[in-house]
Amino acid sequence: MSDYNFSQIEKKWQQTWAQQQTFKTTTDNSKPKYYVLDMFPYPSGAGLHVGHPLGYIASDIMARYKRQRGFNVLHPMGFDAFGLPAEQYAIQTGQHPAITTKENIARYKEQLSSLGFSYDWSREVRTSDPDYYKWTQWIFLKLYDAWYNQETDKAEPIATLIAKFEQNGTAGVKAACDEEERTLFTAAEWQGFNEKQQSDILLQYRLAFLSEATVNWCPALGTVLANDEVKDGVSERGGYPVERKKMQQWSLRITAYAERLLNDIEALDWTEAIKEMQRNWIGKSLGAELNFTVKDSERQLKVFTTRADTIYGVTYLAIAPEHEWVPELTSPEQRQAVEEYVSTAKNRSERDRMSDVKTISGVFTGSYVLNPLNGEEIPLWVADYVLAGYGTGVVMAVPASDIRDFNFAKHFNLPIVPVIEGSNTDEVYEAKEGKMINSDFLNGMEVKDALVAATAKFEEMGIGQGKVNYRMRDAIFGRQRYWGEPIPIYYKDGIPQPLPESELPLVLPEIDAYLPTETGEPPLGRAKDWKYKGEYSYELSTMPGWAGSSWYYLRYMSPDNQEAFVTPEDEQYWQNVDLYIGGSEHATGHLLYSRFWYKFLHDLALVSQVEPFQKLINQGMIQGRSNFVYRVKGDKNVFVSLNRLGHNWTQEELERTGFNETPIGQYTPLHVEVNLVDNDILDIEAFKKWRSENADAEFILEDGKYICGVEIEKMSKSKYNVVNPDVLVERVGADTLRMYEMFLGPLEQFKPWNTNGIDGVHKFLKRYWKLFFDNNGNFSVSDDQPTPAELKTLHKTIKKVEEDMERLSFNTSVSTFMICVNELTTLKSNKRAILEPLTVILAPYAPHITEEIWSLLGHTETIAYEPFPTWEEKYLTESTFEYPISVNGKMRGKLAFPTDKPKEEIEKEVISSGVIDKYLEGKAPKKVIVVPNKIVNVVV
Ligand code: ANZ
Repeated sequence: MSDYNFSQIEKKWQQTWAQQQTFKTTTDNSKPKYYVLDMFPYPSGAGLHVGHPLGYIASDIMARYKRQRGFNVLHPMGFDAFGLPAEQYAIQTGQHPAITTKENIARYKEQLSSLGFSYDWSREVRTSDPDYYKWTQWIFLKLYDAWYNQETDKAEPIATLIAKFEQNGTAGVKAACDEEERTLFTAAEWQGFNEKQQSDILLQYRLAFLSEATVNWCPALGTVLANDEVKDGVSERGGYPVERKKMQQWSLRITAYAERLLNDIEALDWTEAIKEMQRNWIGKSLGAELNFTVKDSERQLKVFTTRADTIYGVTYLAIAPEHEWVPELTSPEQRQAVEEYVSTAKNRSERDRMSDVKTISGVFTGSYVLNPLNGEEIPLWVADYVLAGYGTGVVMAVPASDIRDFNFAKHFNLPIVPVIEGSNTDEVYEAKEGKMINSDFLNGMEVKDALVAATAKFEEMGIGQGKVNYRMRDAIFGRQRYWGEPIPIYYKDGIPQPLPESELPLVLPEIDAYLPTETGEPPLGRAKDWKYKGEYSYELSTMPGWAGSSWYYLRYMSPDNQEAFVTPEDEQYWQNVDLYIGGSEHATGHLLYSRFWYKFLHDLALVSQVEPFQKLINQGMIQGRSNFVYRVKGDKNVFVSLNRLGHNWTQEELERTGFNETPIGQYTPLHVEVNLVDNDILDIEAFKKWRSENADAEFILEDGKYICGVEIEKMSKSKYNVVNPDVLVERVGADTLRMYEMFLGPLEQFKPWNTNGIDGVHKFLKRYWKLFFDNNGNFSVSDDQPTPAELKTLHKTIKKVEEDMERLSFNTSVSTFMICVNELTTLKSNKRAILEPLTVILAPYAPHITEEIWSLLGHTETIAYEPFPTWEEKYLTESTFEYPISVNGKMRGKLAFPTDKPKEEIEKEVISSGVIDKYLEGKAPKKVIVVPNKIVNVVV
């Protein structure tokens, strides 16, 4: 029993916890709650690699710590189970994505369980489960049935808007809506509209709405993609080309919540970096909209500007290629050039258009507009640096103070008129302060004042008004894919109708192939006899991946309830997530959508808090540590060890490999499977077997070994640097892996995986284990009183670990445990009074070994709910000092005395101790010098 048999111990306790439902949680009003949540994973086919559990380990340690602190801890896990990879696999193999998903989940659960996580699995959710997505659809119906009242600043049922229309038409209605489309009408007109007209108008106000939207269309994937799924003009997954296309689309009116999403960021305990990313994404911008009349026309072009004060410097107007007025504003002479330009510009993604300063492009439309202040004629250009979806899609260009306008003007030889003192027409001068010039009524004013004065003047003249813009767009919600939640809408005479709640869930129908139909309808178009009441067609697009993940944290509170997505009782108890841990790649997408849904549910009084995730931590990524072998170029199969690359070979080596001279510099580095490498030394035999072409390989070694090169890269299969947790759990155990991952460095840091140090952590756990066993291997713990030194070690450890837990500094706790066990080993401590509390504080990090020790110590209950010990100041200060005793300058022994013991007493005790008798030879010492807390010198 004396060996640390981690494998047996870990399996035993994982089974026991599962059988006894040790981590099952209930709503328990007698205890304070603590909700610690991981961002739930998408179960990919590849399983978990060592990078994935990093955040899960941290949250599990926290969950276990909080239980010891007396909290009722909600620590659930589930799966974000709808998504593209399973569907792509289905397209390739014909296997139903539900089967793939189920298999992948089973593997994930097995891997997660082997790491000893204390999840309450009875609360597991899967977004693809009809019992779950019934509620996702239910929330969608609520969004469909709501509008945003800007007067009350919250969402309300659409019925209150209809009542307003019936009474006063649009008069006095302040609502978030599609302003471009918005029409004004009286109550009488409203009554006169037919059903279709009324439905179309209401869609302009609903929070879930159907509209014509410009989308990222990926023909190869047959679907619309979100902006964050498109990188450099191609799909993030698969790298297929993406075009911009106008389509009828379901969207969610997240922009209605822009201001609240922005303001409420302040009170969150998130890193400043993530907060800033959200602020930028929302992109609030204060400015003005100004009207420019088109020459010889009734049309007015509206521009959005943040610099109304620069109006006298406007030398051209630029309009987005997609702007619907482009054709009619184009003169016959310019038509061909404009049409050609528009068709190429359209397909460049926004990101390209904004960032690419090198390719300045644009075409003159042949039309002019008039400066509203002085009537000057200004040419109108089409330019793709103007985005159709931002502001009004038209820019008043001021080359003297805007860099993009400047570059454009230089390129096309357009005039540059300075409006701020000191500006320069050769080099752009992005003036944000200075005195105004060339500006009639603004002359001499500071920019700040001029901005206010200009906007006021425009409002007074009726040519413009102050305007707040947000960069954020409404979120496109429909996907032309199979593996997602069906949108619970059917169509009657072309008018969308919500499915009655009693009909939910609207279950995903079976289809014969996971592809669009011949006529280009989404895959759901293939479903046979899939009609509401056998008659009305359902909406054929499905929800995006982020639908199910926007509210899953609420479902964990009432996972099985059939009456509500979360019950008021559970919601009031669990409130919101106290600690949320996940990757920073979700900084804007998931975290904004979830905040939006939460605020919406809050408006309906279905949830009680203002924000869903109070504290957020982004764990850093674990990068791969790739190993390389160096193959000599050419057809000979010779590999050279790292430190021999620049050196000549021996005669023997040349002969063995058949070379006449050393091929210095002619090597190709090749990734080698990291599992064939230990401490950068290649297992040559395993390498030969790895691939048939290596079987006859020759090696140029150093000290008889082949040393591999190293590089830090993303962990990925193609780089052969994936380290699988299962292999490590088998080799050193889950407790070692947990502690090692924490030991790698601060949680938030990006850090390379390096298996080389894992043995050190494993040895530490063995040493901890040994503290409980005597030399004969018997479990042996003494009930003696601990010494001050032992108490000091214990109490400083408790103190440090507690402080670390409060600031989520897990790596420093691991070092503290190591120091503690080293000290106790030196002190040969086996006192229960020391080792029991140590075991309790170590339990969150290494739950299996500590549970085993706990039961060996005679406890019959789990250690999981054992109170975290308190440290005491009085033990922390070193109260004794171990004096070296030297005789005539030579160290002859050691004696410990309290640090405040008077010199005379120490002198007496040293003489009577017997330590120096041998050297006194019966005589009295000539002199005893006591240097307090340093040394005792005896002169004989
Ligand atoms: C004149 C001007 C002069 C501008 C100046 C800036 C500096 P933010 O802060 O991002 O809101 N703009 C407006 N709509 C645009 C669109 N659809 N595509 C590209 N650019 C657009 O930026 C607002 C400024 O960006 C606006 O103010 C406008 O240029 C430009 F010295 O107007 B400005």
